[in-house]
Amino acid sequence: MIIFNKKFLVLLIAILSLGLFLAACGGGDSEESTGGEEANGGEESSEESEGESSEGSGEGEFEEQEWRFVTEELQGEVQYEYAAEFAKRIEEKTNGAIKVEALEYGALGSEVDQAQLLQQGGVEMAVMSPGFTGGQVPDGQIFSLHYFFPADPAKTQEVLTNSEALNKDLRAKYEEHNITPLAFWTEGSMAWTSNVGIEKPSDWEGLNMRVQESPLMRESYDAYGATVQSLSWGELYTALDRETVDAQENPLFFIESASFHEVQDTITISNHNNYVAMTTVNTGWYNGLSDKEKTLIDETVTEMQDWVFEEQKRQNEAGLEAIKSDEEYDTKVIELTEDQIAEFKKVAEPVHEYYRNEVKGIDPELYDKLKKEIEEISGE
Ligand code: 6CS
Repeated sequence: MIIFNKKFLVLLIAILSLGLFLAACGGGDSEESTGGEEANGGEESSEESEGESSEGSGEGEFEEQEWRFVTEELQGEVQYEYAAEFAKRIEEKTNGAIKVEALEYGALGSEVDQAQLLQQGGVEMAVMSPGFTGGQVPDGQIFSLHYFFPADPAKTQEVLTNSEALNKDLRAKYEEHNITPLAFWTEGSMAWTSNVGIEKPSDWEGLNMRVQESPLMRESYDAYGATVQSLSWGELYTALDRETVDAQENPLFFIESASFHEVQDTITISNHNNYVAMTTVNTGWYNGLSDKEKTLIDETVTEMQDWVFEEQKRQNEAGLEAIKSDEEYDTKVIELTEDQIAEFKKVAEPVHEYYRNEVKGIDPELYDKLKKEIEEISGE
């Protein structure tokens, strides 16, 4: 029997909406398309940029236009609230000339569909998790290494904001695929949920772990003895409920708002990784904007690094509180000790070297540069 719960309906609506949307925009390469085809190297024909990226009509003014900003989360969650705050700031700064429509998960399909839409120019902007394009941009998989970035979200945010390896070198790699990441930011430390209560690496043996589309995530969990399955988060509640998947990782606010704790008995505070999201724009579209428009976007994105850090912190604290005080669903919260974390590190750290030396398409220099930047910030 099919269980029509909230998550299932979100997925169904997503699939139907995507079909309608793709039919309407002709797969993204119609004249209405904003950014040209994938991997156009950021070049855009003069026809495409005409009328979309001209200078404002006067000093300090902007031409009227509308940008679509798709996110992988629902209203109230960090990514959506980021897009809504960005929209508010842009409208204020342009006296309403530029309107930004924040779109929640489900409006345009799954996370993978959304990434493709951005690449094709079906939307101008997206909050994107690197895990969904790991097959296309292998270097973006660096965010799925365990115990690589600092455990402290504030330090990770500092790395994400200031790293040249990410904001210059990795950005260039995404741009080969018509995705320009303008900023990287954390949605908080991820925790593991399961019914077994994960406390040591061997607890993973025989578990089927849900992952995003990043091949490296398989390696990270393989090392602990788990199998993996990639799924959109819209399918995850049902998969956990039916036990076709046994475990998943996410920041605490997301575990609570997606109700994963309702169908999992335990949460392990593992500090194994921070969730990273990127503010992205379609490269062809962005390159076709005027300098004034680019500066408007860049400055707003920069300002919002502190805003989003505070937002995720607030939401993660509230999420943990809500899980702990939930009287209907009792969830055991396990906090790993330093000794337990050391056991996980012993297994996870060889995957760092494997990633650097063995994974196809990886740039070892980018890895080395980022590692050095992380060491400088974490003071190790
Ligand atoms: O687990 C996921 O796939 C989802 N998690 C978060 C925190 N944001 C969106 C993403 O798709």
